Amino acid sequence: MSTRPRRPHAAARIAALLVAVAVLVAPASPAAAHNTLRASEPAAAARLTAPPTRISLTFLQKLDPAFTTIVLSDAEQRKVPTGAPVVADATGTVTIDRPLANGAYTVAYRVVSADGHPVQGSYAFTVDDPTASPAPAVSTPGAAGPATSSGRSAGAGPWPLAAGVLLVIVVAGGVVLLRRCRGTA
Ligand SMILES: [Cu+2]
Repeated sequence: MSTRPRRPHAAARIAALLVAVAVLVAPASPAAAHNTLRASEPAAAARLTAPPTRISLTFLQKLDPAFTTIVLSDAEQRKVPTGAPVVADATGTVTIDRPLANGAYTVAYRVVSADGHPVQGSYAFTVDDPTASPAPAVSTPGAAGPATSSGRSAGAGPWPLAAGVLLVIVVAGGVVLLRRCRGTA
């Protein structure tokens, strides 16, 4: 005859296990439920000695081509002409129509998570080609309106905070369960 653990203890063990898993997983991926930019080319804050011909963003989760936006802007927040995003699995790529002049650029993106929630963010890089001639006055009549304000917020947003709050609640719940178990046994 085996002595079966009393039910409250089994429940408490499961709760403790869940807490342990939450503690182990949470710091590594604070927003695991949402899509996150994993890598980019050019890299964030890169200083390039040759203008890039494309921008390639790799995310944590598979992208939906219908909901993938990648916008390149120059230092004056003017939109730089690019091709439409080409999506392959978790990577979205746009080609840059013409060579970029030296200067600062911003890549803004908006994609969706596996749960359908949108995720947006941006990062900057600089083109500093020592062989480049002085930047030509590029202007696209009509097409170059003022850049939209979308994608200027940080990529993370309030989610790390929400994940932290959730973690605290889960841990507190586990502790309460364990206490209750010891109290009633
Ligand atoms: Cu979500």
